[in-house]
Amino acid sequence: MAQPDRVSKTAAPGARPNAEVRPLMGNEAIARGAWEAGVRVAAAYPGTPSTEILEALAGYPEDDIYAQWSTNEKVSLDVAIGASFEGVRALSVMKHVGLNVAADALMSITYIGVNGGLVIVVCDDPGIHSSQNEQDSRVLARFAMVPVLEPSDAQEALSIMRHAYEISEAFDTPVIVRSTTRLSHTRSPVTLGERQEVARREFDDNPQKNVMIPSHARLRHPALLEREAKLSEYFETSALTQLDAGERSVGVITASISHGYVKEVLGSASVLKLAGSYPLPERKIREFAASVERLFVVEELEPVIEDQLKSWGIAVEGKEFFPRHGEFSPELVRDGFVKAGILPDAGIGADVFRIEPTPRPPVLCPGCPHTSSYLALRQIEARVAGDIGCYTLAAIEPLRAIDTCVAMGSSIANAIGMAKTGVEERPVVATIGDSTFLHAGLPPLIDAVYNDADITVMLLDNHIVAMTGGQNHPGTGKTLRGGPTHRINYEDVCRAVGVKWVRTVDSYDLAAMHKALREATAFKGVAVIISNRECVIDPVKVKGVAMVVRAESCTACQSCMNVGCPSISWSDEWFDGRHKVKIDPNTCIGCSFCAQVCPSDSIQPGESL
Ligand SMILES: Cc1ncc(C[n+]2csc(CCOP(=O)(O)OP(=O)(O)O)c2C)c(N)n1
Repeated sequence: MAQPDRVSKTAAPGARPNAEVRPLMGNEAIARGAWEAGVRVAAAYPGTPSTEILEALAGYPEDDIYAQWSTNEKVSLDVAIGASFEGVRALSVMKHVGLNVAADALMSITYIGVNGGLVIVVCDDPGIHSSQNEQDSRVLARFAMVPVLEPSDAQEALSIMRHAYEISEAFDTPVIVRSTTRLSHTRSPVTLGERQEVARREFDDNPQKNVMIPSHARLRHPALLEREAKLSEYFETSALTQLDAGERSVGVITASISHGYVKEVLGSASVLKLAGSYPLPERKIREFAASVERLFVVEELEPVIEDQLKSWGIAVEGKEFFPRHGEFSPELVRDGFVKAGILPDAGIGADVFRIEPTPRPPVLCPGCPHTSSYLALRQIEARVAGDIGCYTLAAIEPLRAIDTCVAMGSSIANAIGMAKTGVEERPVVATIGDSTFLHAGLPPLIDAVYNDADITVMLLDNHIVAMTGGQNHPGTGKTLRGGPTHRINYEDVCRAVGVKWVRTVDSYDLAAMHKALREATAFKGVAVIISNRECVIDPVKVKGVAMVVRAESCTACQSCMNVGCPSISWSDEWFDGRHKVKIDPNTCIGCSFCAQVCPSDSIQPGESL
């Protein structure tokens, strides 16, 4: 068994004597649950708030579990599906928007079912802490007719993984375990169990089930409907459906982390905690509804459970008091019950704890190599289709060089569309990070060459997936576990698909970047600039000699401020009615962007002064 790195000796309430208890984040508990459930193959594409699950799984012995970063979420799901075909338990992990990418495979595997248990962990982001939207994956899961389990805390996140594999194999279905940012990133004591060794099932040599051609798929759709009915029956009596009988006046149906909020603010109510939102145990819910005077559903985001109850004619209240957008909290749930007349309005008193964090605008890090691309783009006044990654921050002041950003990998195809209108007078440029390029940027690049689009692509290669905390990918030359592997050569890839103009530029060389951009945009057809410099934070923190401002020659022109570097700020000295500037030596990494744009040569490396 893998040894814990940080073991707490304090047992959680109700733990067996000497049971091992560890303070785990929800994501670590999910990983542990997968390992305990005997998972043999796991694959994921990183995405907040899901990333730590695979990182944690990589800490378990290789003999127990094979774990990999995939190039995108669909690939990750297809890898897990392949392992399931081979009869072992398999896992695919992604953030909510990743499920959109994987949806094509999902819609077929739900028809096929499983051989070895197959679980897809999807982490939603209510409140949009770090995403491009707030979609509720439960809607997509129901659309795919895949059962959804929604753990309410880290302990349950662990145990629900074991249930998920049992359900998957017993009902011949993939299972979605849905987490949210709050659960994924909250740490609490978790009692651990042993790993279960699960025997491999023989490959099921059954094309009628495994090969989705129309004549086979037609037979599988009714099987899905039958499965839905059986699952619904299972949840009627499953230990995952928990009735907490309290006062009759108020009944609450809930699941996931919302359950904790309900218990905190309305401890005396009757609560029916569901395993998840699909399929629902109708009889149990009807019984519960009949046993209480007023019935509420408390669920974050969409009224998935509430709408089903309403379609059955059950009188229920919910979204008129608990919003369809944003993240829930005990305070928000309390407010909802106040509005519903269930709780007295306590005002902002001693028992109501409200935290209003000070907003801090996001900026690129000091020395971020993406900076030069955007400084150059501003100069040529390009029309810029952006993409998703750290570099999306160039959309805001002072760089303000990105015009659009849609979804991962959209930039290049967006640029094709812009250029093909024939109405855009500016040079059309797509900017895309290395991981995003490998995720979904290659097909549109091929499209651009195929359709002879007149666009420039700036491939921002910082050698890592920086946005999600520094994960490896096929361009880093390292696997999830850090082992050596083939490293993609972007120039070769671009040339292989037919790009005729390709140049790699040192991201820290502003003049070279400007020159390359001018030439690339003058070229008729697809041109690719690879901006090449490692991230300053991951995998190691880069720290060179800090730059220093020679106050005596600084003319307070503010040119360096356009770099958008958080290490540069105004000093107390003035010139011609404007602030001079200073540089924080602790955060400056010495990239020299500011020195390169300083017209009076007042910024120099500290050691040269
Ligand atoms: C479909 C989807 N999957 C995952 C993510 C999470 N995510 C946002 S940006 C990004 C990749 C960023 O890496 P890269 O393109 O190399 O740019 P960097 O952040 O390193 O500058 C990821 C994985 C997402 N937003 N959407």
